[in-house]
Amino acid sequence: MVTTIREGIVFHPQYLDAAAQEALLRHIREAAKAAPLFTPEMPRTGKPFSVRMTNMGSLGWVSDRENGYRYQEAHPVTGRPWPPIPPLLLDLWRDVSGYAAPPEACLVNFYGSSARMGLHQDRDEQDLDAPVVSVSLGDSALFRIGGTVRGGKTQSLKLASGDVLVFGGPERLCFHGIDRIYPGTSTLLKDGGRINLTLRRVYKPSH
Ligand code: MD6
Ligand code: FE
Repeated sequence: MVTTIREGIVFHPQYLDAAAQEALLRHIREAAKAAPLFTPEMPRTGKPFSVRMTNMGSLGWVSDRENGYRYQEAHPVTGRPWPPIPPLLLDLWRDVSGYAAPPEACLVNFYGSSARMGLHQDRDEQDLDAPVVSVSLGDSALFRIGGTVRGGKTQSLKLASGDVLVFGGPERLCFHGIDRIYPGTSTLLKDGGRINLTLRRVYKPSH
């Protein structure tokens, strides 16, 4: 049952069945061998994120103290290109994004049981007409969405393994974050934790 949370923010609970989640996880494991998880840092302060990340696609999102948030073609540690986005995710994007051009980046976030993600906007993309499409795997998480200015009212949504959230339209620049992980709520990841994938269009298709 698909539900619209706000205009342009559409929730597809259990979009991926157990077999599709396993298949996707195998792709992510392969990708993480070629492009190991790294720990991003906050711009300027260098404070490490509690999540570890990698990417798939022609571009990947990275952040460090010196150069801040950005997309780049190479892994920040290995210097190699990112592995490709698996076909299963390109199909998913085509099905739910409502956007003609394919995603260029798939950010992979790994959360241990105590990791979180502070309220933020996704605004490092040039093409803000494309939505961000998020896929959750593993333990459930409490996702919080506010408005386009900091400090307003927020609403919360539990994201479980296999859930897909499309984040676009007038609310594309809403603040959002992950308040907490619920350990032991999924058996997909043997050691627990959560993986979140976000598919992104970075440049306008004409680029
Ligand atoms: C997460 N998600 O679910 C973090 N960003 O772990 C995001 O930051 C996010 O779910 C943009 C659009 C959808 C998202
Ligand atoms: Fe985000």
